[in-house]
Amino acid sequence: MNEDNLQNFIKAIVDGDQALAISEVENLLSNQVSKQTIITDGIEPAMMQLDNRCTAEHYNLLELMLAGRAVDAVTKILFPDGLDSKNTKGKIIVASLEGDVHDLGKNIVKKVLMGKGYYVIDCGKDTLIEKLINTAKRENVIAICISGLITSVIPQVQQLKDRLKGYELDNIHILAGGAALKQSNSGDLKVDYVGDTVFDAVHYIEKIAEKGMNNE
Ligand code: B12
Repeated sequence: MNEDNLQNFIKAIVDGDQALAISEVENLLSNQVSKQTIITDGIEPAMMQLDNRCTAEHYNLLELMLAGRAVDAVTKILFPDGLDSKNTKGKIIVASLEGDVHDLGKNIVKKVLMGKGYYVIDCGKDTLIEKLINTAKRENVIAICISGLITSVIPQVQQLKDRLKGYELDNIHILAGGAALKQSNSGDLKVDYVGDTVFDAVHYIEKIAEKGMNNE
């Protein structure tokens, strides 16, 4: 892998230069750099460089929005639309919870799982927990992936398993990830699994889906 190319890609995202980010990602793909590397060693560290742009002292909404737009465009190149029709390996909900408008990570989780053959129901960002429960009641989902970027969502995450239990849906696996949740453990969050990156989510879900198929 060409480390310079990756650094150019990171810089294009940090600068919010969408056109350059697209040409850099195309360059990485043509150099056989994997999508996993592009996400974990490219997109994630790029956005981490903007970490302090969300703080009161250094707040810069424009920079964040431009970088977010570049990430969205890159995600579309990595995972083009149209992968979503016949995904049959199991249904999965993805969402960010009420009060959390961050959705770049959630969208990547959605696309990667779709690419792996799962049918993903995107409940969106800033989502009421009731919407997740109603969707879980209606659809035969095997897992719910919560992407949590701000710590204020933690109490909602902690009640999800019990709320599902009220409808005898506690067999649904709850996965948590994103900056605010990956620092906790599954016991504290009362979920089944906490993952660092989207690929941890994929490994966990592949295991439970396989188990489910063996039990059929
Ligand atoms: C970009 C950004 C924004 C953008 C979001 C744009 C968008 N469409 O998402 C905007 C400008 C809207 C924004 C707003 C705010 N933000 Co902000 N934001 C960020 C920033 C810089 C990057 C987040 C990001 O997109 N990363 C890139 C993606 C790809 O990474 P990711 O989400 O982590 O996802 C990856 C993995 O975590 C994993 N993953 C994600 N979900 C899941 C789920 C599962 C189950 C698994 C296993 C894995 C997994 O897979 C992904 C790919 O590998 C973070 C900094 C940080 N440290 O995260 C702050 C940050 C999250 N924001 C923060 C804050 C404070 C805010 C604001 C309150 C600022 C303000 N004063 O208004 C508002 C909150 C608005 C709200 N109510 O939600 C804080 C949160 C602090 C806290 N502890 O609660 C952070 C941590 C910055 C900081 N250090 O202060 N923000």
